[in-house]
Amino acid sequence: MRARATHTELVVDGKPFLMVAGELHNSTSSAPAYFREAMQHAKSMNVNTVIASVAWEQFEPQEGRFDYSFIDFILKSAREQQLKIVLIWFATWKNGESSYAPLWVKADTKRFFRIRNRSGETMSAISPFCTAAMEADAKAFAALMAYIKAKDTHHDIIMMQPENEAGAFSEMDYNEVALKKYGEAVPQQLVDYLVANRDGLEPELKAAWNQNGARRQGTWAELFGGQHYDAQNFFMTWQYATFMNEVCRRGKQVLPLPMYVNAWLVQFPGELPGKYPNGGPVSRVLDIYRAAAPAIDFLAPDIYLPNFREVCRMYSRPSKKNPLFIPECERTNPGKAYYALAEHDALGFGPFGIESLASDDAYALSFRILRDELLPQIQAHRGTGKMRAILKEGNEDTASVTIGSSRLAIEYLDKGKNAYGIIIQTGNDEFLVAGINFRVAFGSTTGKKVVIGEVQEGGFEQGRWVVHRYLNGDETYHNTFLFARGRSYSVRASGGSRV
Ligand code: N0T
Repeated sequence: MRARATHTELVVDGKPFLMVAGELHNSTSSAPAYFREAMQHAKSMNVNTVIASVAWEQFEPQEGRFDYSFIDFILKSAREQQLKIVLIWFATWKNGESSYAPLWVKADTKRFFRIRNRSGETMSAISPFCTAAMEADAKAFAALMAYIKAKDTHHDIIMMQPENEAGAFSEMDYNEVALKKYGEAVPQQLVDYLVANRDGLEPELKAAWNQNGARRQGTWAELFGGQHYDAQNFFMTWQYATFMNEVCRRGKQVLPLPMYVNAWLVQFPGELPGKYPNGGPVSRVLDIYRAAAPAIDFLAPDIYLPNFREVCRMYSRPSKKNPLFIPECERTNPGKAYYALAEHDALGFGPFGIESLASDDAYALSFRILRDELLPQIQAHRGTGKMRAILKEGNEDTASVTIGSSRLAIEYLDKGKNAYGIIIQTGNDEFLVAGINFRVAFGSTTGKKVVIGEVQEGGFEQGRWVVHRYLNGDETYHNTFLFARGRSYSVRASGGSRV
């Protein structure tokens, strides 16, 4: 990871790398032939990166005996298809549960104890307070990283996601050890972070702390207690973050690849922790992860909710060095990839279940243009303020975009369809527009009249702009509008100041 003034980059073999990605279904990496076919299909979807998983239960079927064949066939297919891999470690937690822990772990409920709910009953998931689980998980993960280090000579595995959507389906773990810790002082490490970052804390954490007098000493309940299980949520988060940090730390000691953890998001405002996995990396606890887990590079959202743009804003946090990466997304709109990459300097975007999307649908088409034509443009304009994205999210008919002193009025064309694209100011009076289902009229923030001078319809071949047609007349309403219809357009919006 490389931090720049305005954003963070993922650097692969010395070059910044943007991921047009897709995540595979959960069971796809469980056997070589099935995986190989899925990778072929992923390739036909025009991604450059596949997010694949390794299951702890398959990797370490007996304690201390590792089956490395999974890494072998993942690397083999990655080479064959020339695809990069983000590797998920389905281990102690998968969607809050522990279904991917090996049987020898599952069977030993004493050594690997479970979360207890309010009535004292054991739940199915392993407790984040179980240090034996943390030890076993971290040990296996380090073995995985050692094998990757030895075998991945082409650096095809570029990033790791330890665990998946961690968190407890209870407001609290009522195990004895958890209750004891809950009554102890909040760790100094967190207090120091709160004090040092007082003004920039996430709103809910800040409110809970301030309501209790911004104390610098005391138990979790004394510092954050009040309502909505805030104290319990921050406490549980501290524990999950500590556990996953240790897994990352031990892995990085062997091979320091970037590592992130992903979130099952709060599903609606006010939803209580425990309904969503409590302690997972939801945005309200970004600070707690930052304070507890220096080995976790960033937090990432799995987005199945309609408020895509809002979630992007919550996770794209340059001031906290949290770049946006969307490892999972519902699959209704490939424009979300354009939006995340161009508007939020995202590291990448992946729809969930890339191998079950049809290779003749909108994803394949727009991912091809994005990967082969637009990524270099997007890369070149990150942090310049000259790049914006268009994304119709709901029933809105119009949008307005300002770049420098240019004001662009966007109107969506077919209201029932996806509309998305990017607009980059490439010169004084010159714009690159790529997208679909909208039209643009050019104007200025100073009120000066702007007219379209020339429109080239074209594309990038080997990085060079190639003109397919010159558009005017009916095709631009006599240079009133640029119509984005799924290709790229270079527009001269002539002489704002001269007209
Ligand atoms: C995702 C995926 C996969 C009450 C679901 C989404 C993936 C996991 N979980 O297909 O299982 O491995 O990360 C959780 C969405 C929560 C919605 C809750 C509604």
